[in-house]
Amino acid sequence: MLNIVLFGPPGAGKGTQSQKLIEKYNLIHLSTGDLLRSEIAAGSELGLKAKSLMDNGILVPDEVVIGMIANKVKEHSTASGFIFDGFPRTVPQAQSLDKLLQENETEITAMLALQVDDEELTNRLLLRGQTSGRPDDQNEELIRKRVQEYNTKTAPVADYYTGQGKFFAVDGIGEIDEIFGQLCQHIDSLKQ
Ligand code: B4P
Repeated sequence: MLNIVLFGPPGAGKGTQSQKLIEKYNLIHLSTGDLLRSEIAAGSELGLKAKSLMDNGILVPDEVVIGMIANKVKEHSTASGFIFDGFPRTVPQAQSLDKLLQENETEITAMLALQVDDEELTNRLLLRGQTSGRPDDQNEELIRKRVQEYNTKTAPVADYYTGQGKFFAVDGIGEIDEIFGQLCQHIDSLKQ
């Protein structure tokens, strides 16, 4: 199985690149952001709780996202692999994911981390906010809050995978297809 964690700050291009990677490598895309937005759209109890946190740029509690991912991994137990997009976002989430994959007799192959500076992230998210209708893309202060959450809670996840020898950095600035090419090069070298 090929199990990739696509990592990076908000607006780094995780969702964008995931769409291309799942097509090329026939993987299942698991985006916790998308799963949470579906819960909000469905008006579920979970969605109602998540909405107030997400609209304020704050991470949703670990147990909520871990539960969602566990259900999805079980649902796709015969898949040839997964792209985890926006998950894990904390070290406890990474530990739970390891345990979950172990139970399914598999493991994370690699973390590919998109590197993008704060100014570029802010510009991308404000631009997307003009058309996406996403409340968390609407103003600079909120975007700053999300980047701050990333720096304090999410960035340590990179050290977690570095410790396992699975961390690979990729330049996330440039043409989308060029970045995709670099991600593919890494994946192809891992598959050999
Ligand atoms: P996410 O949905 O994961 O949102 P995101 O970090 O903004 O990344 P996204 O994938 O959407 O953006 P992308 O970089 O592709 O999370 C939203 C919220 O949900 C979080 O703040 C949190 O509250 C909650 N949440 C989600 N997962 C959680 C978890 N595990 N634990 C706790 N809480 C969780 O793209 C951004 C923009 O850049 C796009 O407009 C795109 O077109 C553009 N772009 C992409 N690549 C580009 C390039 N190379 N050049 C120029 N523009 C580019």
